[in-house]
Amino acid sequence: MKIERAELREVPLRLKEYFEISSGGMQDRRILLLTLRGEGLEGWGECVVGESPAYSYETTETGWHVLTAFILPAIVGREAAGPEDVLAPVRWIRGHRMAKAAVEMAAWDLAARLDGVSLSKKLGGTRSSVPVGVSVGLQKTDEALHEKVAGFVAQGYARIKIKIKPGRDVDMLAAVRERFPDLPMMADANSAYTLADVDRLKELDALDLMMIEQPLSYDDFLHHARLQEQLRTPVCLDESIESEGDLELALELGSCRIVNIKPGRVGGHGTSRRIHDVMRARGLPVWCGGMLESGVGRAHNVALASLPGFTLPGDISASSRYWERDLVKPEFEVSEGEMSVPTGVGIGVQPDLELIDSLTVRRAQFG
Ligand code: OSB
Ligand code: MG
Repeated sequence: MKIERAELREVPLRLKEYFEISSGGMQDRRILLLTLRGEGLEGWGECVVGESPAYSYETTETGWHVLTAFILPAIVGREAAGPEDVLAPVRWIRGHRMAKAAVEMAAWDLAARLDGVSLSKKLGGTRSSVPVGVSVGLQKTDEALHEKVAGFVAQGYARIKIKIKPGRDVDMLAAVRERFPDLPMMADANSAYTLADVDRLKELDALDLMMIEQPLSYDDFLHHARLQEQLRTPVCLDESIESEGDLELALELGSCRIVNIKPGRVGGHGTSRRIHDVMRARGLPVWCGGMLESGVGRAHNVALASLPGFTLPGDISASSRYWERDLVKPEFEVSEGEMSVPTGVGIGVQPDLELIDSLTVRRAQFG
């Protein structure tokens, strides 16, 4: 496949509601959309960088900079053997996986379109719908949290993930468990704890959580292993797993029993699939995380989550959970805890060009 042209745009999009995690909050997203043109067709990707360097060191500005100054000029005009080979000229760039992933994923969409198949099929997906959950941000009061959870339960989500931080953890979750005794429920700490909090974290074992996600620092594989040893609740790693090497280390040490795969975090669909394969071979579950994406990124996540090892519900919620109006048609919907995997070619949903054009505040073109 030859990449003849690339276009990066910034599209501001306001979340319906403020979303707070242990490291801070967000409401006004700056969505970066990438299109790659080749052989008369166009592939779409989304660079899932956050607005601030909290979840990752990458931000909207570093994503824009690394893509426009280094990656896009190097990959345009070149013949590539396939989606992963598109990044061959920029292997020398250290890190910046979200920036690289945007290109790799747009190239997968393009490759699927060139083959005339859905992205799900191109990636090796085996499911026509995927189980989905929802991630609930930190709320000011327990009452507000219970109301949110009840609303999402009514919408049929297959599991509820609740953000926690020191001081808003065991008691808060125990109250939710009391009100919803059978609810498939988990917690995500986004690195808010240290191993010194082990006694507090052990109290979570009584709450029958599916898992606790990323309790400790992103770079603390050893202490995650020490913690997992003492917890009955499975530890799931998110921020820690940026590569296959990270997964190997985590499995060797026993740092987790579950992995949240976000294709942006690990550099694209290729590495996501390999992480999926390693986990599956060991009989360990994975699920697809989210980064508050627009419908473009969501379409990629749904396609990835249709692979057979994604056995747990993902953070792939309905478009209406995030946006007044999504950037794709049709919007993503949830019914009875499942989301349909689009069957059309490529990502299988149409980016709403008129809407995207009207919202775009910054644009860079190559080729
Ligand atoms: O840790 O999974 C996370 C959102 C932004 C940054 C990090 C995380 C999240 C979420 C929301 O939990 C997932 C989603 O619904 O897109
Ligand atoms: Mg997480």
